[in-house]
Amino acid sequence: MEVDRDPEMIPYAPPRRPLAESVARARDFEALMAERRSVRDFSPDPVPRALIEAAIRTAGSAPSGAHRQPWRFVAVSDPRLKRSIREAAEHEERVTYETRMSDEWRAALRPIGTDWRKPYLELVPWIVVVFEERHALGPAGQVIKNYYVKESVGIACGLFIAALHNMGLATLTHTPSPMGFLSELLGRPDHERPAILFPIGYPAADARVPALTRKGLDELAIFDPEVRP
Ligand code: IYR
Repeated sequence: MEVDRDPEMIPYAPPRRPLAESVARARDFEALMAERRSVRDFSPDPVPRALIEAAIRTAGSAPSGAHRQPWRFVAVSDPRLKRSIREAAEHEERVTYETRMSDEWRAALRPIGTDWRKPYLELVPWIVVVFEERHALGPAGQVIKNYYVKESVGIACGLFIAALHNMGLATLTHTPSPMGFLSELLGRPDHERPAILFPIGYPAADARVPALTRKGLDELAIFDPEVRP
């Protein structure tokens, strides 16, 4: 029988920042994040494991449905494993680009300049693959439901990207499709599904990125829409 108990509550009292400080922090953080770009030209320079650990801990601070934290981060630095990931990803991507993609999709990617080749998967010091836990497993192997798994993992990945950028590291949200090979290569169980693969490193000194623009506030936001009551 379930017994209803009050949840344990603890105080939460972060100091209220003076308005000028909020404005300055908003401006600084906006400027920092505006400099972020998805990078495909990486430097092979090593990145200390402690930085990857810090980014994963930051990602783990994300809110999640019923606080189930339905994510696992698998970090790979072993060159042989990175090579296997590259080979399997390129195999799937080649089939995708050559036969699975619609003409409309191929056209949408033209400004980004991508193709099936993913040399950076072997070159980067780290690959982190984020898995979503479709459900959890209890001590006796019973299925424990998770909630809003995709939303939760998406938010965690956003924080992960921001944490890496804040350290001066570059990454890319890579979603080779289908991604099943990652479960096998990384030895993850059936109740976990690969969500996003992040190659991580410093950008190459001569890195180039597509010339893209971002939506401005007038396109991003609607404040107080005029709607009939
Ligand atoms: N997964 C492929 C294709 C691709 C798809 C989208 I949507 C992109 O924004 C970029 C690439 C690849 O990584 O090349």
